[in-house]
Amino acid sequence: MLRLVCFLALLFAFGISHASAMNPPQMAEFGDYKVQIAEVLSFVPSETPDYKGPVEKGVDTVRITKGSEQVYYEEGFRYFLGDPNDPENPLLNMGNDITGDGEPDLVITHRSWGENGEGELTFKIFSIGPEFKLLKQMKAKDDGAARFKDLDGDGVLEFR
Ligand SMILES: [Ca+2]
Ligand SMILES: [Ca+2]
Repeated sequence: MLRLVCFLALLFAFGISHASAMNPPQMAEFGDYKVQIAEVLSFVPSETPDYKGPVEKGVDTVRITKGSEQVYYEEGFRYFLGDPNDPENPLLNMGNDITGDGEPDLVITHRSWGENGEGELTFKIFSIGPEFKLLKQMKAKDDGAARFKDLDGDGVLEFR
């Protein structure tokens, strides 16, 4: 009986934090490529000295597959397809060639905290043509000022 109560309590706790902290899963596809961003929750040993039980820990995961093969995996705090501060920017949709090299691209942004405790974004640009490649990573303050824009109208995005 005690075991059942513990199990139900655990389920209840899991359900509550699940509902409040869950980052909605994001998914996009282009050609053979598929990107999935999801939050994964697990129970890990507590690092608090006066509490020995398990604590729930959540991480966001990024998984990119090409056909049936996984070509990229990463864990972090929060990930977004495109730019979380510019979610309506259609130029950042998966498959647009934002670098102008003729190959489709994918932009994924990691939101985290830098060493000074300030919000930080890391923009990752992947090339998703015949060859899969992480082309570039750019860090910026998470203050909404950094943007991808086509400043000179040539169809290639600039970053400022
Ligand atoms: Ca490109
Ligand atoms: Ca341009």
